[in-house]
Amino acid sequence: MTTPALLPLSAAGYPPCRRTLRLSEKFILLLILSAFITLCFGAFFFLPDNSKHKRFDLGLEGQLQLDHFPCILTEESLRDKIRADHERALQEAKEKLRKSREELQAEIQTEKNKVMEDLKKKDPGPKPLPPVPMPKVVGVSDGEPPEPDVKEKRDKIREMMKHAWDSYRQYGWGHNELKPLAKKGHSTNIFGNSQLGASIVDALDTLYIMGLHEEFKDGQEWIEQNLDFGVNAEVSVFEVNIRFIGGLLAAYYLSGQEVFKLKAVQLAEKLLPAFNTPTGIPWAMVNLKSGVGRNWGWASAGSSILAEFGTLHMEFVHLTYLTGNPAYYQKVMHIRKLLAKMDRPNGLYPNYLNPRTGRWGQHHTSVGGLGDSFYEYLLKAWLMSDKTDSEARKTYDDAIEAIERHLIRKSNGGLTFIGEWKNGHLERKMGHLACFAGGMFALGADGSPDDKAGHYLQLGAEIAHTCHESYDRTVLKLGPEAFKFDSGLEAVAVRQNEKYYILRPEVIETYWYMWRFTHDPKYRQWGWEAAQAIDKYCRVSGGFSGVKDVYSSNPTYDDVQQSFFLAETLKYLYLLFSSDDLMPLESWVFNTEAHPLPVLHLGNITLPGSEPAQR
Ligand code: DMJ
Repeated sequence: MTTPALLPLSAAGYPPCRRTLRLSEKFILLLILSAFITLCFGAFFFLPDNSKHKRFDLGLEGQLQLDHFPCILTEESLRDKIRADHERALQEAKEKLRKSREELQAEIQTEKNKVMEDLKKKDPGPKPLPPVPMPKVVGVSDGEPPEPDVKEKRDKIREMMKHAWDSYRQYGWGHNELKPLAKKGHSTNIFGNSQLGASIVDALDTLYIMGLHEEFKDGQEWIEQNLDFGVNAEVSVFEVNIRFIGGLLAAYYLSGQEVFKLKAVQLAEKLLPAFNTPTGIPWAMVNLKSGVGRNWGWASAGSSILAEFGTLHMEFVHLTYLTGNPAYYQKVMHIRKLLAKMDRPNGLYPNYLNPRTGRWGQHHTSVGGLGDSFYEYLLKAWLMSDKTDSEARKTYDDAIEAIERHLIRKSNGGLTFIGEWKNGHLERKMGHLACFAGGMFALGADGSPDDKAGHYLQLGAEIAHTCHESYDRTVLKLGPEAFKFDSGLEAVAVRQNEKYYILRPEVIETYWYMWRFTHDPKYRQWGWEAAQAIDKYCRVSGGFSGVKDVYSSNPTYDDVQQSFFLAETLKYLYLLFSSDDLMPLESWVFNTEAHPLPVLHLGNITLPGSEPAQR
């Protein structure tokens, strides 16, 4: 069998018009064809997008879609299209330039509003929280004293609050604090580089209690429209908790306005990443946006601070109560349990604890800065639980017993003071911050073991007296930051950098508690002396400022109106000149920033994540 078409043909026998190809020719043709196809594929898949879509980039997309026949576009029609587009853009630009700045701004604003509206429609915002029974809210208004002279003093305090608030409203609105001399906003590292309106949040409940309702509404509006915690700022967990969460929760309980509760919960969520440490002891600072935490560079051996991680309990228990989310309660109970397991040198709690290793840092103990509110919150956890949290009460009693043994002494001049314990040595120096302890001892007297109520009330009175002396021995009648009981010194500051007064509340706080428990008129008298001195030496046209030297008759200002002046100092003064039915202590517990939270009758409630309370 032959296959002539496939056989090689001799030249002689080559037909003039051959209809078939030779095998080698076919092979070459096939090769060319496959090379061409590969090229086409390569071009389509591997060339950059812009070259593939060049025609669309030229603005022909609409045209192509219209015509569905890209290949019939001539070069001329393409040029016409480009020219027309350019002319249109030029025309639009000219029209824009003809418009006034205001018109343009109005247009931009309308556009912005539209975008915001669209966003809102897409995101209906946070879901409302589950309803919980509102604790009984008693004695939140009025409290007008029957005596006209006391009422006059109270009115003066309200006027001081107005001046502080109005100045901040005018010169620092939305900033964290105010510079009353420079008349502009101010902030410190505790708030990171944020503008969270700390003074507004801190002041709200004071405004409410004083009956300054217009101002309160103004603050509420700002919070509704501006307070946003999604900011890239590294804040102090402790400060944000006591000022913002405490302030928002108190404003919620007093006014019943949901927005405060929602904001408090939103912020608390942002603080939770701070607890992601090997031990569960939180970092001192957390970035609100990234959730990354770290500790203060100055703290001993990378430690967290006792007064910071130990001052979360009140607010976190309320957060669990209000949201039904056990996480908050569990975080603070974990801290309590961890501390309970640790050895305490001489029964004392050191101020520093490393959150990585779970070991104490330097063995320093203080009832002033770095330690103070840890002890306060043990007592207040018990009070806030309607005295059912006996574990907290016992921990408080043991801690105070050790403090009395090692830190509290009488000076040669007979003044009782609380010193600072440093590696087994007692420094005979007391800070202004430690003056709050007079009020704490009085508040904890009832319920103390071995019927020592009288003893603790007396101790409170002695501390109040010592702190009053620290004021009375200055030129301005305002207390220094720290004062000594050494080498013949009695309640006076020695170092220049301890002579300042920054509008702190602790001494007045103690006067108020002592007044409530004893009704001894000297506490109102001392409170009035302090109020007059503040009005005389700290008041300026743009608000109130701290002073750098309370021993100088010609003091210089530090030019800061601290947010705690509105939250605490003025609130305690106002309460001191009000009757006791305003914010009764049986129903309210004040957090360490003077934000009142209601007693939770935990005997009748089980918090999610907890065992039923035992009496
Ligand atoms: C306040 O922020 C709080 O009272 C805190 O506990 C320590 N002290 C400042 C005001 O002095």
